[in-house]
Amino acid sequence: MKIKNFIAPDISTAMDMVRQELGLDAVIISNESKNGEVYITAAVEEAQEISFSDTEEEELQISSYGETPIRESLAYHGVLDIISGRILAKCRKIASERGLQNPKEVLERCFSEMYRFQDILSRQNPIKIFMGTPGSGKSTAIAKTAAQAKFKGERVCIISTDNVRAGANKQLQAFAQILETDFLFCKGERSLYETARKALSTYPYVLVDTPGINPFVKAQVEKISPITEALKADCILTMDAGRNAYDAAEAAEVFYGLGARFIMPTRMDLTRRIGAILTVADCCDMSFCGASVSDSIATGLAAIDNKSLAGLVLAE
Ligand SMILES: Nc1nc2c(ncn2[C@@H]2O[C@H](COP(=O)(O)OP(=O)(O)O)[C@@H](O)[C@H]2O)c(=O)[nH]1
Ligand SMILES: [Mg+2]
Repeated sequence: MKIKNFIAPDISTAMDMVRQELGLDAVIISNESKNGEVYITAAVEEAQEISFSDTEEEELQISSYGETPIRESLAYHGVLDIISGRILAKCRKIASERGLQNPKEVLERCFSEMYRFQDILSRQNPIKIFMGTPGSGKSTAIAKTAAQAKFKGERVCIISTDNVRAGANKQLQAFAQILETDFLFCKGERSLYETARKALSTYPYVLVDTPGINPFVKAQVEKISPITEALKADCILTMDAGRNAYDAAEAAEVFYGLGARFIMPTRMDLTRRIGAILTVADCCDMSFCGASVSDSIATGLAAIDNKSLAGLVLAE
């Protein structure tokens, strides 16, 4: 309750002063005339004293499991507000339903419900098409996947459809040679379809590289659709983890339209804020399938799961 005294030459001036200072909800507690002046005492309920039982209950739950570190970390990482709101609502529900207190435990559970994680070398679909913007790390991710397969004793075949960037194939071919992996180049969907089909009879995995495109240029997007239409494949979007969440989400939507259902964050070693990838995976319903955390092929891919994501978000 806020209480205030007012002195004015007449009652109507005094009432104007009350309304101006305390608002229309003010209540007159006392009203007195002395020496030709009006003395008024008025009061108003302060906003925080207004009791909304649901809000109070929610606040209590927030404080009991310590939502603040999660809220602050999501803001630091630049997660889009709408996704942050979803994460926080889910965390609140998990904390109250399971009686959890520890923010990291709550966030880990939240991420396990919100996101899907899959091993890139799961056998669900033997053909993997890598797509993304130029320089997003497609060829590096393919070489790393091939290295990981080799480590597991599995043979892979790499097919490049990237005839745009000078030297792009040479680099990937050099990696393939080091990894003793077969490297093929295809021009046109018909040739791609036949080469991939033939390769599948020999190799458990076929990794397809595509030209990097600007998702905001229609003509470039149209270059990729014949590739994804020619093959029944898992389409993986390689995305620089350090992009801002707005651009990342807009770009990812275009790649989703091209068939991307998996996201492989790249340049994680150069990134402090992972709001973009948290936003994209939720907005575009994409599964995580490993992450690139260095430019070294030998390092391979880092596994990514609900615990590592929660750890990254809450890291000091
Ligand atoms: N530091 C770092 N560099 C990376 C990573 N992934 C790719 N790169 C580098 O980024 C550049 C572009 O990668 P590249 O695979 O050629 O991209 P593409 O155009 O999408 O095929 C190369 O210099 C890579 O060595 C990563 O996870 N960390
Ligand atoms: Mg490339």
